Amino acid sequence: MKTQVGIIGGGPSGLLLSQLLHVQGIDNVVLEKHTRDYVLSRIRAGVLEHGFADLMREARCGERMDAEGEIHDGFEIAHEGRRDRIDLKGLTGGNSVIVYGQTELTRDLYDAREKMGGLVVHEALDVQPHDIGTDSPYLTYEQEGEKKRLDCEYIIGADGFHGVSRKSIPKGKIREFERVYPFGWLGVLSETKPVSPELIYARHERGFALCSLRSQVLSRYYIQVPLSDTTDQWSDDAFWEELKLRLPEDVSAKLETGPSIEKSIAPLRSFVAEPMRYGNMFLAGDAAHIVPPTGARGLNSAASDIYYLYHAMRDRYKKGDDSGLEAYSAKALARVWKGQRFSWWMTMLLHKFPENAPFDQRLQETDLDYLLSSEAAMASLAENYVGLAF
Ligand code: RFL
Ligand code: PHB
Repeated sequence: MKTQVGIIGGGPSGLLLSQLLHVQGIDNVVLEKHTRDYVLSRIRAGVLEHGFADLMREARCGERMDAEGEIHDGFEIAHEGRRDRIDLKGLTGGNSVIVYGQTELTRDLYDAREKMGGLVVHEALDVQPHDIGTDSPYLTYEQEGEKKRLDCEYIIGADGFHGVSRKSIPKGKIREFERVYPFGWLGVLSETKPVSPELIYARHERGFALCSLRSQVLSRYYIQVPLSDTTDQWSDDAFWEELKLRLPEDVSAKLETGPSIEKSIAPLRSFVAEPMRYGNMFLAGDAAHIVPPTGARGLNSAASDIYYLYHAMRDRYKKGDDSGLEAYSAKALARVWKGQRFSWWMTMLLHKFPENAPFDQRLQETDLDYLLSSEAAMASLAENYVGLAF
């Protein structure tokens, strides 16, 4: 089989790029290791930047997101038993975010790919990129026990943090930057009414907590837990009890609890691989970078890669202009690092660090005190949270 662009990974990055290229008449094939149901069972992001939403619309996938997604003009930071609001809209001159689950967005992208007759190969096993340093790279994989080959002009590595793409770049051609945090987030999804119409990020001496939502009947909550914890150790009752302890009393008092329909622990990590290109292979999304989820940047950073890559591919195929592809890595990384800085800062501000000396503790308190007393500091937070310009 032959195509112009071979995409490894059918997560949001790979599917969005596939859909955008297809709309432009650029032939592509997506190879996804798992089944569609498996990909859709992973509960992850919930907060989208407007730039991302615009890209979904450009990909002709924005209808349900616009109908069912919730516009959020602000969120709250809870601390010392009280709450302060970050007025995203007021502080950014009219910007906001959209709360729409990654699961729903991925479902919309799968549906759009299917409707347009796009080729997404599920359960593509042992995907291997070959000759990526040349102008005629190709992919091999196994489908239903049969070995297959896909010849491409370009390969996109959109196969997440644990994928094969980044690992297939020769050692010494890529540099990795990493920070691993000494805790994870235990997340619970429950069919209960969200405790607050807006997200609440809570800093507490017992550890961080977050109240988020997917809709008015579906809540998503997180608590910071030690890395050694497992979901078996956390019954639903234990989770709700701990969450209540970390929220201001008036919030805990109205928290609606119920059985969890999903429960998982995600370790927190910051990671960037540079450059995001080797030969004719380009990395995008979690395959090239990971952030701790505190700033809601991960999926949005992935979308920003896709924005640059899509425009670069369009120039390459429509105008024969390679300059966008040449500039891709540098442009994408400049924005990626800003997302890294912001996510690291939000994480440092709101979590309990087991190893913190009293001095660090005071600095953290002062950072929050300064933030909430300074319009300029809040404006900077808001500008980053709604997403910097592409
Ligand atoms: P994905 O979603 O990991 O998709 C990669 C796909 O590639 C497939 N794959 C392979 N396919 C073929 N061959 C191989 N060898 C392969 N290896 C892997 C995988 O099966 C998968 O389908 O990466 P992508 O597309 O780059 O998307 C990135 C986002 O998923 C991620 O950044 C966000 O979920 C991060 N994130 C958040 N981001 C936000 O912008 N806002 C949020 O509110 C937010 N909340 C979160 C989050 C991530 C979380 N976790 C679990 C890490 C909350 C959490 C708890
Ligand atoms: C979520 O709803 O899953 C979510 C929201 C905001 C974050 C992280 C995760 O910062």
